[in-house]
Amino acid sequence: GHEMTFKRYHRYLDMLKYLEFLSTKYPELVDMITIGKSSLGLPLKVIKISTGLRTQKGDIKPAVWIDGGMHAREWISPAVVMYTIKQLVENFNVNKKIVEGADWYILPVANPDGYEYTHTIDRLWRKTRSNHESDEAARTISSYLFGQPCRGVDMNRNWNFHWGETGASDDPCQETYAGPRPFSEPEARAISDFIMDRKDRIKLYLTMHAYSQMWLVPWGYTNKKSKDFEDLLNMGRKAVEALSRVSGTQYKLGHSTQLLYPASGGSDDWAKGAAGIKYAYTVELRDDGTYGFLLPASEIMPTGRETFAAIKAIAKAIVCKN
Ligand code: 0X9
Ligand code: ZN
Repeated sequence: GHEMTFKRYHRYLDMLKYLEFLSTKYPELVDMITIGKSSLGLPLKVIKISTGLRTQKGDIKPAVWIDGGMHAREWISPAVVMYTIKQLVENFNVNKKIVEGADWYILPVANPDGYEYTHTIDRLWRKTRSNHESDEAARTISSYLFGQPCRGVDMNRNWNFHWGETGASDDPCQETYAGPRPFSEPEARAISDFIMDRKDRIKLYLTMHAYSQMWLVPWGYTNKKSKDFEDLLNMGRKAVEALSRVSGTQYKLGHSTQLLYPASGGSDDWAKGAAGIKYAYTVELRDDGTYGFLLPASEIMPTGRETFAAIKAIAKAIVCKN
């Protein structure tokens, strides 16, 4: 089928089919870029939405990056990212300003191995599905005790910025295993290479997670605030205010370590600290804990609508200044 319903959660290949359909139907606007492969060989596909590299004045346009699905069980994340793609492409006229104002690079499922695993074997799986058993650094007592190697790395502890310092485990059997080394995961490595190649153009980095309804400002690895923390807070405020105007959903906005916990090796910190993207945020989507990761599919549409309003507001403020 060449349509995307938001009445249910979709399998990875169904999402890719919809993206391919968009690139066929809107060849002037949409490009598909394979940026790498997962550990188990699934393609990592970024959709590029662009009306051209330059503005009418001839300047190089800024770019926006959005990813979802880094944590396998957080199903609302890929769903909301797909909703965002649909709005930008199929509702172009309504969203003209932000689509024409920037190039959009969007990766709906950063961890497809894990995502598929939650659809088939273990609904609450969080990590990737890599196997680092043969890796010296991954051999720990508990991985022996379990009888078979513990698979997977927490992809949001694997980034090469203050890697492994805090809130991350060196035990392959733990949920927050940081990996045997930074960027041990091909998925994180592929994203970082892609972003690094475009780091001067990317002005906004958003990574969608769940749950708890928070708009998190770096740093996530330390209690210290970045020197431009207030700028990020002010932009974040535009996002959460626009979000709550849609149907009243309240998001907390604030310093990541303060609202959650310190955890290093996250993609938001890497985007800000290593790639130099000033506006980098982790968004924790619905809900507040009522259903948690098992958010009913009936909430995809309302979550998509309000989150897109937030994305639209913050993108407009950051990339459509002129
Ligand atoms: O712990 C995480 O990776 C994120 N929360 S989640 O419940 N989706 O797992 C928060 C990450 C915040 N950013 C950093 N700590 N860098
Ligand atoms: Zn997450």
